[in-house]
Amino acid sequence: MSRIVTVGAAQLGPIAQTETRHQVVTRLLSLMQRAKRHGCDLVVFPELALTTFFPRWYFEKQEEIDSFFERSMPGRETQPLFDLARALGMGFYLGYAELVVEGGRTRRFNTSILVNKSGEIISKYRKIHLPGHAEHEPWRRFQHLEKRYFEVGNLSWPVVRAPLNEGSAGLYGMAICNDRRWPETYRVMGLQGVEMVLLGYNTPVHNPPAPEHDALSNFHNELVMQSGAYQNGTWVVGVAKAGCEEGVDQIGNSIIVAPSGEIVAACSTLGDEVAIARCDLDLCNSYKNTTFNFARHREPEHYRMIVERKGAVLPK
Ligand code: CDV
Repeated sequence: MSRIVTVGAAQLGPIAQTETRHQVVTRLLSLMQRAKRHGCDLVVFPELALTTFFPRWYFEKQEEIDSFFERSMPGRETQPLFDLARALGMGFYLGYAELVVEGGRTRRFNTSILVNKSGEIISKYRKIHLPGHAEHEPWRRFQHLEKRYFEVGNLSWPVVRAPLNEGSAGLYGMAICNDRRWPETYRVMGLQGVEMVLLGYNTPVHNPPAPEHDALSNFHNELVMQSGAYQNGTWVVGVAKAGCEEGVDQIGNSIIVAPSGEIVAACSTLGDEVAIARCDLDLCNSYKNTTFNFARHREPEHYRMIVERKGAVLPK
């Protein structure tokens, strides 16, 4: 038995600040068509895939900030994505900035959704590990104001059972960008049995607080996704918004990682490109049932003992 899902890592090149939603959606539609010609069941787009990466600027006017946000999904401009998904019989993962009125107040999240082959949203995730800073820091060459423009997500890391291929269902999880650097992200989904983690990112090559990391940005990108995949026996599909966007170089290096931790497909440019892999979800079992059989080999009591032991010196 095998459960094959053909996945396209639909990397985007830079999006200019002046690009309209219509222009961006047209690019996404063209990547969906391309992926379908290669037999994809599912395409994965990057984080904040509908606009330029706006947290790189300090904006004072709320209406300027809100122009980057979606008030409904699908909305008028994004509806064609859902229509094409239904017409092609292909699912998609999409990152976008979400503005919602919840609990009587306006809230803003860095969000992603998973849409099935019938064009229906079947899962939503709101980014939890928001990087960067909340105040304007003029010493930086560019800002990273996610902590100013977004709230921390309130949906944990959902894992949804969905039939995105022709055969039986798989277990799909979602994460966004900086989440991929944190082992907890994968483990929370691993504990729910996840078989494929979908994630998009915008990663500048230059890290202003730690420029000594710049030369390692692709290495770290691969390191975290490969280890997250292996340690949880899951596929990981990581997709970039790449290239020089409004003067800021962003890494590409979109990859599809097998539960073995091996990279099985990768983008080779910094532009709009689809990297494709036929992913057998049953490959996860080989890891989930042996080395990473959580029921047999995890020792949660011991992890707790170490943290709770009286007198233990814990880092602040
Ligand atoms: N958009 C991001 O979350 N970017 C972070 C950068 C700031 C380090 C990342 O982890 O790629």
